[in-house]
Amino acid sequence: MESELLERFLRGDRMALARVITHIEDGTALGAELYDALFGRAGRAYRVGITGPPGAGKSTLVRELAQAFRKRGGTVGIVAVDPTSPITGGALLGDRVRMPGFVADPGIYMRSMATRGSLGGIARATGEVADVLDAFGHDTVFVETIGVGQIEVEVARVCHTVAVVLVPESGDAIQAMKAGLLEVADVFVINKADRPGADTLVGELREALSLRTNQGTWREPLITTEATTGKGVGELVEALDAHRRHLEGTGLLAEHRRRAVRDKIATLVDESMRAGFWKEDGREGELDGLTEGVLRGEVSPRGAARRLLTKRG
Ligand SMILES: Nc1nc2c(ncn2[C@@H]2O[C@H](COP(=O)(O)OP(=O)(O)OP(=O)(O)O)[C@@H](O)[C@H]2O)c(=O)[nH]1
Ligand SMILES: [Mg+2]
Repeated sequence: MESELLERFLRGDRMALARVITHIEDGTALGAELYDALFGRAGRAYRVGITGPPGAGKSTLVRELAQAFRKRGGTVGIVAVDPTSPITGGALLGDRVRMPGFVADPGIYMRSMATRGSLGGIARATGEVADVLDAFGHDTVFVETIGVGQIEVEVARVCHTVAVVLVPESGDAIQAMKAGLLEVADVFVINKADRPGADTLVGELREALSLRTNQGTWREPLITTEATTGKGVGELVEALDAHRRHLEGTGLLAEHRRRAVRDKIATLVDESMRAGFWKEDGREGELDGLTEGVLRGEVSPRGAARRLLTKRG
């Protein structure tokens, strides 16, 4: 193991942090070793997920929030993922261009994830990078992602508070509900309040929320913002603080970490078993053969699965 890299990381060297993240992103063996070595240091940061449709103003909001949190003295780590532009690396350039001046503040570390690979792989790497930013000692970690399936579930898993950002342009609240965004939200942000339709969206969202049956003790606040001018960002910070206090007061903050660790272990076992299963005993080839068998009507899909699962000596 490259202990020199680890030492530099532990000394607070941002170049070392960048290299560790790259290894984790690439899924290298060293990345896994480094992650394991650092994991014990994570668990101190307050983690906030910012998720929503493309172009909703997430990065602009994160920049405003990061500055607000910096004013209170803490350091901020940011990881941003844009899984919609895997080839062009749009997120990489886009977010760097849109977040100028960030690197000038040594108290803010910002990283855009390269978005090659499967959604599951991106989700895994994002969660691990959040842990690494936490282990580095950042007081607050923001995770910016586009709300799509596996990624938002992972964001909810690794973040204490999830803010779902919606905009008048992104369609109605029902769309958001279908996309599963309502389930992961602790706070709703209606951004681009300067655009027409913002009030309608707030109304629709209130209605959609009132129809839900599984109401907990926390009522998700709806915050209206204009990220480009910073309007409403103060209220958003207050809403995040309130949710954090709620988690602390109910013991959910400590519970969050326990659940995250448990899920992490289970996921690693799942992944390893799955990978091992297909590699063993030529099962991948057998799958091809069984596929043909199903197509010829010789065996049902379930029958084929049963054959694959049957232990053989
Ligand atoms: N009018 C208006 N424009 C905004 C507001 N917030 C952000 N924008 C603009 O919307 C565009 C997208 O903003 P980003 O912050 O990059 O949005 P994003 O959600 O991070 O985008 P992706 O990461 O590409 O999904 C930029 O041109 C912003 O200047 C707002 O409150 N009002
Ligand atoms: Mg962005």
